[in-house]
Amino acid sequence: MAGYIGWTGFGHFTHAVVRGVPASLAREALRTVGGAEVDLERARREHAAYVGVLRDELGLRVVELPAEESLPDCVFVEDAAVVCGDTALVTRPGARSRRKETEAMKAALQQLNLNIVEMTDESATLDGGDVLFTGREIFVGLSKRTNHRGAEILADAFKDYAVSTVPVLGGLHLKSFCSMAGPGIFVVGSSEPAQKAMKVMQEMSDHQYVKVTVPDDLAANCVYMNLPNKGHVLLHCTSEEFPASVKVFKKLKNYTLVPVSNAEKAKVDGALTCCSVLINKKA
Ligand code: M3B
Repeated sequence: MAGYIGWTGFGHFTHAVVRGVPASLAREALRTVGGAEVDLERARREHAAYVGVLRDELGLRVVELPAEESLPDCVFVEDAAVVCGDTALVTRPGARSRRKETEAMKAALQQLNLNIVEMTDESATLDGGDVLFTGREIFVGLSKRTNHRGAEILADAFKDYAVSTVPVLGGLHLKSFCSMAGPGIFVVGSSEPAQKAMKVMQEMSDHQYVKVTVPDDLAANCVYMNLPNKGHVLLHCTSEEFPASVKVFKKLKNYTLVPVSNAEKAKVDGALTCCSVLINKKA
């Protein structure tokens, strides 16, 4: 099957696209909960550390797009594109204020020679934060940001994989409470909406997944990679943020665990997967 990577290639990445943090993030980024103001300098330090991990610690080639002040949420690049194999779907983000984030993303993905598919249908919306690629299939969360038509267009773009939809009942995106922690391994938060969505996904699937539950929903948003010199790598939240969840990650055997702080971006619903688009380019 063309483009099919199976478990063995799951998590192999060579490149990452990231974007700078605009000053407008602090006051204008969309947020589902009010509360503490974002400390811009701290957000920028956290983001620089995240990019440093990808580039210096993990050796990925990082394409860094400049921050755009008119796009307060632009650091959350995951929502603007879904990349699987050599195909990149440029999305149509659910929030109007975020639509133009796709322009710079599209140009970057073209530069990387990916096959670009664009979501031009004006009735479709989709944020990459609602897309969970397991290595075997794709789950799309139907949320405030992603609709059925968006999921349909995604299914057309990635024909090698079965695509199933799952209602997102709590949180902003599907990946606000779950992600992959390895080949065939889900990591999911403890809240009822999180556990319910996970149950739906497991029931719909032909595959047997392992489920790792962590106490905190946001801690379930991790970045898994499988890299030539490092093996299984998991970027996850820090003990300062979610001590009980980190205890669960520490039990994973044969992993390079990389804690990354995300406290400031979390105030505006950003998590670790949100801040990069990961790509595997064969030499
Ligand atoms: C977050 C956008 C925040 C906008 C990412 C995935 C789950 C918790 N203010 N976007 N993709 N959400 O994170």
